[in-house]
Amino acid sequence: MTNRRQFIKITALGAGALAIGGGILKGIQKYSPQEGIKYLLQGLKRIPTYCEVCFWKCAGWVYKNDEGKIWKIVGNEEDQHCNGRFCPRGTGGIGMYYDEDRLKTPLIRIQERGKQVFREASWEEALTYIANKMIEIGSKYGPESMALFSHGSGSSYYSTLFKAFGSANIAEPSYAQCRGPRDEAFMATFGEEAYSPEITDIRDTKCLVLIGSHIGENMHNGQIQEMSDAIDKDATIITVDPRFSTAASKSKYWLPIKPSTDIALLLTWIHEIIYNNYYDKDYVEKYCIGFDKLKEHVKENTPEWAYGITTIEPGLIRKTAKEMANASPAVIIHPGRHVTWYGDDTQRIRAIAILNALLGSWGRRGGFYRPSKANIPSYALPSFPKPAKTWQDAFPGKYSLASLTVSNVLIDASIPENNPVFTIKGWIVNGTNLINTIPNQANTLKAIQNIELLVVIDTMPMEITGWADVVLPECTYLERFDNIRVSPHRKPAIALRMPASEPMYNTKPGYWIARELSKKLGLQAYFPFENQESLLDWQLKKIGTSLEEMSKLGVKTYEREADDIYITEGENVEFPTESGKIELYSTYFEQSGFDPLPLYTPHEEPPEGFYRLIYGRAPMHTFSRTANNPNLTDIMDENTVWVNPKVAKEWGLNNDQYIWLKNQDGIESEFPIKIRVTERIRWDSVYMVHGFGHAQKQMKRCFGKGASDTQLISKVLIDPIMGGTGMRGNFVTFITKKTEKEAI
Ligand SMILES: Nc1nc2c(c(=O)[nH]1)N[C@H]1C(S)=C(S)[C@@H](COP(=O)(O)OP(=O)(O)OC[C@H]3O[C@@H](n4cnc5c(=O)[nH]c(N)nc54)[C@H](O)[C@@H]3O)O[C@H]1N2
Ligand SMILES: Nc1nc2c(c(=O)[nH]1)N[C@H]1C(S)=C(S)[C@@H](COP(=O)(O)OP(=O)(O)OC[C@H]3O[C@@H](n4cnc5c(=O)[nH]c(N)nc54)[C@H](O)[C@@H]3O)O[C@H]1N2
Ligand code: SF4
Ligand SMILES: [Mo]
Repeated sequence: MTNRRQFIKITALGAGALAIGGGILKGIQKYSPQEGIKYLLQGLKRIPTYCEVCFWKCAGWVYKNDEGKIWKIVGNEEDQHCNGRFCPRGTGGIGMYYDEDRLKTPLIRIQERGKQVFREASWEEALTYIANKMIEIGSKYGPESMALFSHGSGSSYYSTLFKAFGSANIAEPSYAQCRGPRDEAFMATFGEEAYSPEITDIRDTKCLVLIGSHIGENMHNGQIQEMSDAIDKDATIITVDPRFSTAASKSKYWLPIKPSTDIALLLTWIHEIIYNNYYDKDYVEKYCIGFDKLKEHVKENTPEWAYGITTIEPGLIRKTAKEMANASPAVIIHPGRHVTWYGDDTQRIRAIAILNALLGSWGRRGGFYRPSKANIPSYALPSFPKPAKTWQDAFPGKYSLASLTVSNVLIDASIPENNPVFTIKGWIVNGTNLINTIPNQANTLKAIQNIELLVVIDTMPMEITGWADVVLPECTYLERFDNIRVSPHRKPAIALRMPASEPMYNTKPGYWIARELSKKLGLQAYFPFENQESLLDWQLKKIGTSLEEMSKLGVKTYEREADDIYITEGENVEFPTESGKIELYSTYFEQSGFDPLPLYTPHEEPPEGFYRLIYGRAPMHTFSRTANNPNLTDIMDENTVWVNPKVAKEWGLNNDQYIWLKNQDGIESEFPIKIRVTERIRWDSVYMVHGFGHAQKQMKRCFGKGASDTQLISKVLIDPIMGGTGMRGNFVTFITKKTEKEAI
């Protein structure tokens, strides 16, 4: 299979990507961390950053008040991710900095794990403790028995450290808990992923189809702005969601699908588009393979067939297929983002990819554009040792098509009774609240009880920090440098994050933490730059700018090297798939023992008196990370459970009444949750926003507010193709009363 990054257009800027040897580093200017920042801040009225409240990474400006205190953040006008406007969470980001419940100094556990009895420690002591323990684990079990779970900007520093240490067990929840199935499905079909920000050309689309993508509540900034522009230009929006989402309220068509049946609808749309000759014949002939097999495959998938499964009227299925065809190729069947739903997710997204291919939208205006990315020069490092084993060796043959590490495999490999080929013995967890992020909490806790080292690097005292042996407090994104942002977009661009203030308390930036740890592990050669500002300045000068210039610009956008954002009429395109074509029929899946064409298989139904638990986002919060944010809790401080009026009546439930939820495995929500009776949810499901129900008392504002969806997701539907953890196969019922002793 082609490398997942191969197809992206790399724009070499200025001198281009030159790797240099360690010797050359001697001559470069070094900023001492204190003086350097002061020097750079001199005369700056506003300080550039990019947001860390979610992973859209909007670039913005931090302003200070007359007393020199951080006052507000606004969007950078130059930035393609935000066009000068931040979302409410981004603006509220300063709450992360001012939160008085923040972690303030390193902590070392002094009693049993999970009891949360810690003592304060110096950085020197905490880092020495970690290094000694890592060396011990490495020599006893091999370096591959260390695992890194990471999310966010710091990931690359700890990844370098891990690779240098000899472990490739590096996982992010954005793969197996989020985008993994989507990216694998798009890779198999087009040879390229859907990227972040997604390469959906929404601003010029004529028809946008959202399958559970709840844009508007999912606040990914540029995407929402483009959707609202598209609506102003009369684009047709079709939303498929069991819930009347914000997106559904802006749509011409709302298809309130029975949850878990989307593949049936997608196959039927494919059927309609093929058998009515709605597809883009020239495009399919020139660029695709497997059309005849696909045609045969969907022969029986008529709207009447789908009606019985999805509950969507045949007439509505026909009409919406025609709408897509009328808009073709300026049509987008959105690939989604958090797509780990039912365990057949890669195949569902394959159906989405196929539909886009039939309508000719890939590489076309108003469909999917071809992204371009700036190239930041890297420097030569000593080569990394080859790990004796990687996560793929732990359970041979599992998830063979996963192109990134599957976090849940690392967790399962930490439990000896699962008989992994090798056992994980130590975790470093950076910027991910694993307890609330990975479904099946009991399994995560079991793994934690079996490991010999748990280090957590975080900004807040979250559930995961409670289980740590050592807690390292990172400063917030407003108090540090991070790597140059180079996300792909219509034009290549770079964005700088620099500190708007010194780190508060005894907190430190991720780069510093990783580098200090590298020294204690004897791996300093992998961190040749004394501090991050020297590294950034070196990189920026290589591409014809500098830290000084970027501190004034924040964002620099370049022109594309060629005018190739869309496929031109008659262009010969070689797609980076095995066949060089868009694979409607996936030979790659077939060779790997998976269905080459997506199939619909029915999923388990809720038992009597239970309802399917579905979840999503609220516009003013991001998962757990904003739960205690003073600015954002002011706007929303608990979640509610959405219940259809018919169900409420049956159970005698009233609006604003607090109840508990119990799932199919007898797990009860730790905290009560408020009822919201609404027609906006189907009768067979209930809905709640993810990220609430925190059990960590140190977070004073959010402790005990609302319920945690993760706690109720004990059944996980794993995607056999790439290991994604499907989370929507859980069912809940209501508990209206608890005895006083039970109720907290
Ligand atoms: N039940 C359920 N599970 C889900 C989802 C769901 O909807 N429901 N969504 C899934 C998806 S799509 C995703 S992407 C993942 C997200 O998973 P995570 O990224 O793990 O989400 P958060 O809960 O926000 O946890 C982030 C952690 O990073 C910390 N943090 C914030 N800023 C910094 C920083 O600058 N430095 C450091 N070191 N730490 C920081 C926060 O305090 C918090 O502890 O969750 C997945 N899991
Ligand atoms: N405000 C805010 N915005 C965010 C985030 C955040 O935390 N806060 N997180 C960001 C991240 S990392 C991600 S991955 C995205 C996630 O956001 P998206 O990828 O847009 O959506 P999901 O979380 O997958 O799905 C939620 C929607 O799916 C619907 N749904 C549930 N079951 C089904 C079903 O069987 N079929 C269909 N068709 N629909 C169903 C729900 O009713 C809900 O409207 O959001 C991003 N944007
Ligand atoms: S969408 Fe909002 S929270 Fe996400 S990066 Fe942009 S401003 Fe920050
Ligand atoms: Mo995500």
